[in-house]
Amino acid sequence: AATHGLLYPAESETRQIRSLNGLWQFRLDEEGVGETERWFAMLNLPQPTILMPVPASYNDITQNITIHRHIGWVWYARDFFIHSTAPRWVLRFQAAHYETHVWVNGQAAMNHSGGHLPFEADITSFIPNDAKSSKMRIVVAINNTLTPTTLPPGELVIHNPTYRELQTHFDFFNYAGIDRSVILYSTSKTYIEDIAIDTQSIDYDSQHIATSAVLNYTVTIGGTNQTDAIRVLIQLLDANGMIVANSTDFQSCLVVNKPNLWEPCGMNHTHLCTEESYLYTLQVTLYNDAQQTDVMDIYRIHHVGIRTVKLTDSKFLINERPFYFHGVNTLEDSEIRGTGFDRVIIAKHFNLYGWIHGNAFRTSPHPYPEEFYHIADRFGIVIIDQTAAIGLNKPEYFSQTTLEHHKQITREMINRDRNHPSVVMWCLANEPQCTFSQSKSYFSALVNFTRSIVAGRPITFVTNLNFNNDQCIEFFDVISLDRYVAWYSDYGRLDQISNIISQDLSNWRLTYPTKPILMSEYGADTMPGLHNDPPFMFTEEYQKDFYSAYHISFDNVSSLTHPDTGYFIGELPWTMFDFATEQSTVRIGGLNRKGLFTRQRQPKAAAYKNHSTAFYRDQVI
Ligand code: GCB
Repeated sequence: AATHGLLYPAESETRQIRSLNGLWQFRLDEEGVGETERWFAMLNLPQPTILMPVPASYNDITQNITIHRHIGWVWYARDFFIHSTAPRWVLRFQAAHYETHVWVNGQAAMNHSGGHLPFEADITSFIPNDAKSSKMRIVVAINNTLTPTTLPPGELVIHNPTYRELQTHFDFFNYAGIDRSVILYSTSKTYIEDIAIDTQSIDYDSQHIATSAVLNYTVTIGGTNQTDAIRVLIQLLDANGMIVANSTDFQSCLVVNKPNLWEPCGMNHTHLCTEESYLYTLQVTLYNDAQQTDVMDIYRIHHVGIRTVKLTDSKFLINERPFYFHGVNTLEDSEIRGTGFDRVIIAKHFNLYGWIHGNAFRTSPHPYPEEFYHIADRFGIVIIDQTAAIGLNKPEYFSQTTLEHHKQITREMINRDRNHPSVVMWCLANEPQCTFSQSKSYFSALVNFTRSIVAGRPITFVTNLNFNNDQCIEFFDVISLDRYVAWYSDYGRLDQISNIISQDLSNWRLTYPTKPILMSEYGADTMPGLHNDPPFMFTEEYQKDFYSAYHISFDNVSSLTHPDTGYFIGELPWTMFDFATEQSTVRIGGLNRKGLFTRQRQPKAAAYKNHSTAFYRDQVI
């Protein structure tokens, strides 16, 4: 059985890492017969096969439209060798979309349901006990069909034998396949299974200089029930490698004197979004003996940041100071790769983030690769971490089965991401239809569950409903609004935006006076190179003026520029880059064109000016 990935695979004195990325054998299984015909036990997948890069979505790699829009099972396979004598080997998928079955040497190794989150299994018992042959074979079957109980949900409509359609309620292409890395890593027999660490509190002097901080941590051990003789050493190292706190308890707290705080970039904080934020390293060493001479396992978390997150009625406080979310949401999407993981794309993303001075983003429409969070930790970019629950639009989708699955993906996301200082808020869903009684009890249960597994960070969800018909916001800490005034309504009426948005914000505030408000999406499709004066929809001029008009409303109620009366805590335009969708009359060339940048990562006019004046006043360089 698969366990959801806990610790990010990292090399150490006791751990080796092998990448299984590369070109794999691949084929479609249009009849869905692979499992009954036992393709997993064959020397090769039945012909015709093609070579498929891993990681990548398979959809746009070939010229074949059948592969592009395939719905159903596909198969991947590759051989490899294990030479090492390490006592334990784990096979880990950083993600695959959606339902995944994995066989190793012909035997079932793990199944996993849900995209965009890691899963892994101990495969030591599959390694042949044969000194002459260490050949291994992995076969993977993946199905991208969405159903009323998957997240996101969907429905398969079979119009005729050659025309199958997946009906969904979201606005991105349902890219599929092994879209993140496949990794093999070794550990000792008894090993560090999990580490949780978070800042409990920070003390300050009268100049707001931090004088001390308390960090809570828990270390979990795997591979044994006999923990009596096992010892642990916890050491917190500063950026120069000096030990600043240590402990020999599996669960306790660390006190750091004169801590260097992790600070978000930009605004009234200490550094620019291209400069590094302060990070400590937590080093955990496991010993087999009370004398601490026999080292079994070592694991280091290099991204420990000391910071607190708190909410007031009207402010989002990081390290007790108001934080204003000021960035652009994005999607995990690029040409040819689809949702496929690619460090080139990630590096470009963060360079452009520095270029627009973005200090925050929401991982819409699903959790991003862990490498995103590592870079965000380093540069002080703040993340609202969102599950893949988008398109919960029908009463029947709010079922007990979906709720249990929603809890599973929420737990997996939190377990994966809770140690990142950049993650300051959990977002449990994107625009659910919260007007049904089913949706209300569903979200009440989900939020209770989430609060029971993690504390210390606010929880939100994104709504496109109105203050008087949303049934669910009461369970959440922050109101996150998606608004498309002068785009999906009031076509061309840039002049109406400020009034409508100001009224809208004020209505929400009067109804929920204790919850800060964030604009989690607002944007206009824009064709680069299309111009018109006066500004018309789809022109670069329109996108620019569209943002300026929203920013007038935001600045009037910003908690940063109006510390006493403001309640508005941030702006996240939709979206950073143009991205692929299903083909339709509103998506020219199959792309949502709301990017401030094209899909090739080149700026449109609005990219030069996407900030509210609240930002420019504090942070012009
Ligand atoms: C939304 C959705 C987002 C879409 C966007 C749009 O409200 O949250 O996934 O892409 O609108 O551009 O239509």
